[in-house]
Amino acid sequence: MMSPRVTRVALAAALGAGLIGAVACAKPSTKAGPGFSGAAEQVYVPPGKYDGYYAFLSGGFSGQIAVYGLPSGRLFRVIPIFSQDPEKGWGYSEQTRPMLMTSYGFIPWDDAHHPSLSKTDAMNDGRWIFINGNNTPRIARVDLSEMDTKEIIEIPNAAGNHGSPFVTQGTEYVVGATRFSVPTPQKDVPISSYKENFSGLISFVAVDKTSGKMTLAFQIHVPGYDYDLARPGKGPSHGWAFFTSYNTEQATNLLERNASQNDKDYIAAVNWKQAEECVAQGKADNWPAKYAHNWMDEAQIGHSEMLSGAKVLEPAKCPGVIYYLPTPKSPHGVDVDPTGEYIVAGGKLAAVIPVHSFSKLQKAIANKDFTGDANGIPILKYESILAGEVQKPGLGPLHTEFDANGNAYTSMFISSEIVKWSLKDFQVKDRIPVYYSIGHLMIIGGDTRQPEGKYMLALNKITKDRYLPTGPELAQAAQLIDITGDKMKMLLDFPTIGEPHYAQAIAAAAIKDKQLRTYSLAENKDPGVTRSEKEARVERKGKTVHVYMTSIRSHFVPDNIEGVQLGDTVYFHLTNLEQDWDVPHGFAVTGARNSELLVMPGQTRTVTWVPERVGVFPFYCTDFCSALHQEMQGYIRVSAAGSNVPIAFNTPK
Ligand code: RUQ
Ligand code: CUA
Repeated sequence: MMSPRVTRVALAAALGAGLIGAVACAKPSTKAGPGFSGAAEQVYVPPGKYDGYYAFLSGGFSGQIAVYGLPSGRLFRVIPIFSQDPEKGWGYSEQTRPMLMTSYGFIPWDDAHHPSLSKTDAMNDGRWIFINGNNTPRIARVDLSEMDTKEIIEIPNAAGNHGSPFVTQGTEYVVGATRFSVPTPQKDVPISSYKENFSGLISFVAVDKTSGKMTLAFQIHVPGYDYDLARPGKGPSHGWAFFTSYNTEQATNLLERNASQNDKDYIAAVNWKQAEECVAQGKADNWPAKYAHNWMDEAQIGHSEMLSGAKVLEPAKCPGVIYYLPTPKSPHGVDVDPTGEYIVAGGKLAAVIPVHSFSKLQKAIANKDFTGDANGIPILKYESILAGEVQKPGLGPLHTEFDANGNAYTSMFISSEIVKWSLKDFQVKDRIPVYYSIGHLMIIGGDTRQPEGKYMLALNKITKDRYLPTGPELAQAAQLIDITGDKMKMLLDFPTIGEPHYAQAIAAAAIKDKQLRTYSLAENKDPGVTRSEKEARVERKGKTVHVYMTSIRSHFVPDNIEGVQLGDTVYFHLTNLEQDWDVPHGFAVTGARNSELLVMPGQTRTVTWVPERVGVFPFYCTDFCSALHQEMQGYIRVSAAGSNVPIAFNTPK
């Protein structure tokens, strides 16, 4: 087993060589090592028993969220969000394709980073989970009773929506930020004109209290740095939100070196209540902007509308809306403790963990304790706002979460460990090695007013030697850690899907009884619905053929279709007549250029098929639904263009 000490030395050498991303080679580990007694009982969930918690792990470059049980680490579901998912027909069926529309057209993928549970009074309320699309800036909302994506809004004018969505304490807003400053609004300029022409935007997207509907409320125009992560305040700091930045050097190349020159970059402290007032007073400018807003209606049919115009606030026109907090050094994560007083930054290259004080920040603002300004934004004096610094925490601090007892836990990417420290005296209390190169970490309720503080998840980038090797690509990993005692205790490793950045978790009891079991067939409002086998039919409209089809164990109606010709486009509108929990039916037809359909009980889904050959082609159910699932099949006959074979199909007599 690789000792943390060896790791740290090797990694320090790697850091010296400027290779932040490098990790030490490790010897294969064959033993679990000491200290695992009792761990098995703590994570063992016997067959047929439930986990105590749902955990939602982002998939990073998979574009989705994966739902796991804790403490077992069992995978329950992948919720398709930004990426087409052939397993579920997401982004392939006609009803779901509009959800992936953007101002750039249909985009079948994104990089999903930070799940954020909806909150009431700074506690998880179990209604929705939001997540950002990093690449083509978007925010999605997933309904937790269906575990399905209900809404996606594009963030105009921004580029690289990384510091997002991070809900405010009452889910008033989800936030967004420009990671890669760009010409704003976009225009054709030399890259060397970065300082004159490039800038960032910090976005506030309002969330409707009842429906969850998202609306772009306003954006704040900020200097061209890289805005990285975000956290809204809570309790006394409610009404504020904090955004880290790096590259205050405003470099455009070799950022690895050129954006690591300044001793301190900034956390932008945004007073969003002040911004609301300024916007209400008409102080925002109307910028041209084009962005998509996509939603699923009550009938589970996706819609996409293109919206235009954004309210953009210039800080100069709204004094007091934003301040810069100097923070060492290229800060990544920014996290607010349960009391709302402490703002903790993870300076990737910093030798300390700086902790800002919200009350000192207010005093410093009142006293105008500024050291200067950046494009008119006041820069506060570091010493005036500092609550303390954690000395010698380890290497490469990134993210911090909190327990219920006044402790903070910071992930250390380079030294591959989590360090536990006290918010009372900023002293390190414990550290635990993780395998390897941890990014985010998550404590159950760790971003709320009252963390549960029972388990912590380490979300690790690199797993060299931890699992059976699988060629060049190895799974990223989560590690479950018990944080109930003075010493952190490693309990479990489990591999993850894609790259989990942040995660969120909630007690199973809070949402398990809200889970929808079927969609109501009686209330199905899909225009392609077929409510009974008697209504099943095939209709030709010019060169389009609509098949109104039903599925129930174990047959389709109709199951034989003739009269389709080359040059036709066929729409299969499949309604699943089942009203039983856990009985989806699938549908696939030879040569389809999209995916299967996976249709939930009571739901209608439509797939398009353009036949390309003359012949008779089978279709079948893809989900093993009954003993006679294999019999759940049918044929569609395709004739030459202009043939006189009439439309024909069979329904039960
Ligand atoms: S960022 S480490 Cu989106 Cu820290 Cu993942
Ligand atoms: Cu329906 Cu298999």
